[in-house]
This record gives sequence, structure tokens and C-alpha cells, in this order.
Amino acid sequence: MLPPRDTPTRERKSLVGLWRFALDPEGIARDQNWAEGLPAHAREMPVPASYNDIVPDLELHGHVGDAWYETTIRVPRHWQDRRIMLRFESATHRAEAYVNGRSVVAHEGGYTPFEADVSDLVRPGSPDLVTVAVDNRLTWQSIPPGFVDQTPDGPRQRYFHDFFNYAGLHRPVWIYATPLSHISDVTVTTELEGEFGVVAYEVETENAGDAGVQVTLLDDGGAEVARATGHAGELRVEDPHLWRPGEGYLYSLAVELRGEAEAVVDSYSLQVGIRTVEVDGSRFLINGEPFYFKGFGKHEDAPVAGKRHDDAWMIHDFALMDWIGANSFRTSHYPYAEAVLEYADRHGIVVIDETAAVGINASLGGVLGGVSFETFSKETINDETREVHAQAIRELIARDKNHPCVVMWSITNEPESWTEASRAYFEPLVAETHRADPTRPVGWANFMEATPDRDRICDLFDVLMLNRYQGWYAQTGDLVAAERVLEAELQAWVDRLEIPIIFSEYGADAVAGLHGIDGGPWTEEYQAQLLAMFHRVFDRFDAVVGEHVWHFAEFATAPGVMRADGNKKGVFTRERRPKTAAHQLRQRWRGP
Ligand code: BDP
Repeated sequence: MLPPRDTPTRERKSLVGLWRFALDPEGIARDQNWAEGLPAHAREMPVPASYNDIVPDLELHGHVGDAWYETTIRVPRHWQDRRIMLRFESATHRAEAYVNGRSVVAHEGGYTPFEADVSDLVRPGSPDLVTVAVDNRLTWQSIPPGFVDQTPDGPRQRYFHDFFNYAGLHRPVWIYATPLSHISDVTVTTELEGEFGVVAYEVETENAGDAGVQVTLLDDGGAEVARATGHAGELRVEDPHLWRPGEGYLYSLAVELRGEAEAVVDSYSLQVGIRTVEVDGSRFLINGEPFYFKGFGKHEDAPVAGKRHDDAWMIHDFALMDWIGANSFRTSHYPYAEAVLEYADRHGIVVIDETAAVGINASLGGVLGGVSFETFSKETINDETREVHAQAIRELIARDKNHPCVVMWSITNEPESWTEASRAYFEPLVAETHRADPTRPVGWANFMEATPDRDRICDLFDVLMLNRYQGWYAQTGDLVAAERVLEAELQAWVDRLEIPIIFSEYGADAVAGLHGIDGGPWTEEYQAQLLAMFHRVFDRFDAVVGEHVWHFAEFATAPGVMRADGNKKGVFTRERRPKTAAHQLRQRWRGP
């Protein structure tokens, strides 16, 4: 799915700004036809943003159900006779959009884009009403899963993951125009053959008739390096400038649809990084060279606007990752805004790209909400959920397949993985991921209770990612015991599998400003000492090819006795001030 761009044949208008907004806790909006106009009590709401914390209002904060947004747009008159698309970069967790009261698209899943052809509904030159109902409910058949608890005090959303259920329109919304005869998708994969970089491309078109495809690869100075014609083919680049960690060198692929007399009917330009990714035994290779992941599990999370994509926070976070010496991160626990991946492409930051399949695990219910359930059953996570999960994987890959920064897919975080049912659930999903993208390794983040003697799915994957909390959730306060247990477990993994191991989570909560001579849980010293303990163990094993600290920054969670105003495992506070651990990590990752 191509993101909208301004090109010689295409034009886009951002719909970012203040929209009208109303909650529909009783589910009356469709009967009252809010799609043709929100009620008088509607208020203003920024787009993009999570709506939950914009104003101090518990109704908004804890809302369960639909939230309606509405804006009036004006499509330029010269868009007449063009294909006009309405595109949402995301709507959390599902949405139905309307134009002038007519439903145009519905979408399931809170973190991938969707769009609708609205050419026949908008009236270029005149005002048009765009409305969207965004539903934040998590169910057994949503990814991530959850359920709505009908309590005597009203509905309460329960879920099995450890971040606040922020909702709304978190990313930009666009209206854009393309020619009727247009390029609809481009897929690029790259390989190295001796001195050559090989860029294989495939272009899909719609309503293109006899028009032909021409692709031209340009270097970053705009000089042509290769050219080809046809919907699919290969471009060979002698002595290519590779995309590599730390150096996001990008070519651009100018794709043109050419009609009679070579006239350009449609044009689209895609950034291309030439690089390879491969797993070899227990090594993770980028361009044939072993790569060691240093960085974080992150969240899209900040005060006030919640999960809003914000360019200022994005650049600030990348600058802090650079300061500390990180070379990579995981998009825990859902696909991030497309701008984040584009930035990582340009700057050579390596990304593990994750679906929103977090909390497929009954044993987490007790930790996070005092509820317990059977993970996989007809009534809970079932075949329908798996189909929604498969669709989430397909949508992630369709969106992110062309990003050189993405070196691996992570299809789930901490699922139940020790039962026959879990194997039956995941086996087809791993196959589906490989089918959708045969070029990248597939991984998943293993839960602490899924030890090497119990786990039943690790052999399905190319890479093992471990989330481990020795010294925090187990052996609390005892780093000597924690080190022994961690080392023994790691040895057992190495004995069982010969694949790369990345620590995708390890860490401890620390209250910024809380100090203690002997450390102790919740102090800044203990957090730093625990990370140092993990590092000592990692350095004893060649199969460990990466360390992603949990977490980059403190983040909001649902309330709970284990959480003090959110999760405090950040090495930066939520406002991005460094704790002691941040300085220590900088020493390890950047050197003295
Ligand atoms: C793991 C989860 C992560 C949590 C973390 C924690 O993968 O989302 O935030 O532990 O407890 O269970 O801090």
C-alpha cells in the first residue's frame, strides 16, 4: 500500500487540525445518524492525538465504545475527474468512515492504514463532510485481545497488555488525488551478487490499459544509475552504495506509467536501500556482516497526546537514541507511524517491526487485571482471532515491506507458547508471514514462563527473542541469584536451538530521583545494576546478538498495584530525562 505523496501527477491535502468530536457511550449515534452531523454538544479535538488525556475528564479517559470525529473539507475544483482517496494512517482500534453521510470504509485494527475511493462522493469546489466513528473496544477477536466487563458501574475495558488503551486518530489523515489510470503498488527487494546490487521490482497498476511502466533508479544526488521497463524486472547497480546500520543511504526509484507517445500518466517515487538480511546459524547478518542489536523496546507514548504521532517527539527520541549509542529498536507492541520508519530508513536505524498481537496469554490476566481465562478456546482466542491476526500481519507487511530499516517481523509478544493449542495457533501464522515476505526473518518475543523445557513454538521461528526479568519479577532484589538463573536458562536455550538470540526485553522499574547506597528495587542504582548484570551474562554467549532494554522511556499503563503512575522501566522518564541507567548504557554502547 503506497503512502500518499506529492508527485507531478499526484496531490495530497493533510486533514490534520481540529475536528469536531463526541463520545457515544450508549451506542446511539448510528440510529441518530451522526454521520450526517454530530450533535450540538460536540467539542473540538486535535487530530492526530489520543483523545483520552487531552482534557481532565474521566469520561474521556476511561471511555469504552465509539468516539465520533467530524470535519468539513474542500476538495479543489481541479481534482474533478481524478481518483480521490481518503486515507487514515490509523484509527485505534477499528473505524467506519463516512463522506457526506455515506459509509465509505470500515477497518479493523488500530495501527495500520486504510483508505477509500471517494471520487463519486466528494464535490470538488464545494464543502464535504468527513465523519469517522472510532471504536476503542478490545474483544476476544481483536488484535490485541481484551474484553468489555459489564460491571454494576458500567462497562470497563479489560486487557492483557501493559500499556494504556489510548484511542482515537493517532496519525495524519489525508485526502489525495491520483490519475484514474495509476500505479497502485510497488514492491522492491534487494540482493547482492558479487560487485552488483540487484533491485528486483514489481509494479501494480489499475485502469492502465496499454500504458507501460518505466522505472529509473537514481542515487542520492539525483543521477541515474539504472533503468528498466515493464511491470516487473531487475535493476543491476555496479558497486552499490549500501544501506547499512548507522548509514541510511537511499536511492530513489522513480516509477512512471507511460501512455501514448511516452506521455507520463502517473508517477511515484520510492526510497530504496540496497541491503541484505540473513540468519546464518546463530548469527544475524546485515550485508553479510554480523549485526549486534543495541537499543530499546519503545512505545508511541507521551504526556497529553498519548499515542499521537508527533514529529518533534519523534526526532527528540531518535536524537536520544543516538546520544545513548542505540542502533536499533523494536516497535513494541504494534506498528508505528510510517514517518518513524521513513526516518529510520534515512538514518540507518535498524527496526524489528511488530504486530499488535500482545497479550495472547492467560497467565498475564492475573498480573495485569486480576482476571483469568483460558487463552485458546472457542469462547476466547479462536480461529476467528487467528484470521484477524493473519490480516494484521498481512497489513503490516503490505505497509512496511519496502523499508530497508525493517530487518525482521515480530508477529507476537509474550504469547502462551507451551501448549498444543498455542502451536496450532502460531504455526499457520508463521507460514503466512514467510509467504507474505520471503525475504525477512520472522521472530516473536518469548515470555519468561516459556522456558526452554516448556516452550513449544520456538522452533517455528528464525530468531528467538527473550523478554526476561530476572532480578525484577523473579529473584527480586537478589542480583546474585538472578545472574545464576539467567545464565543457566540461557545455556539451556543455546543447547536447544542454534539460532540467534536477541534479548528483546530486560529491565527494572526505577523512580527517577530515588537513590540508595545498596540499591534495592525501584532505585536508580538498582535499575543500573540489574542492566549491568544482564550485560555480563550476554557477553558470555556468542548466540546473543542483541540487547533491547525495556524500556526507552516511562509510559502510561492501566492502573494497577504493580504500576506507580505508569511503567517506570524507562531509562528516560516520560518527559525524556535520563536516569542513572541511561548514562551507564551510553558507556556500554558508545564506549568511554
Ligand atoms: C512484559 C511486556 C511489556 C511490559 C513488561 C513489564 O512485554 O509490555 O511492559 O513486561 O512488565 O511482560 O514492564
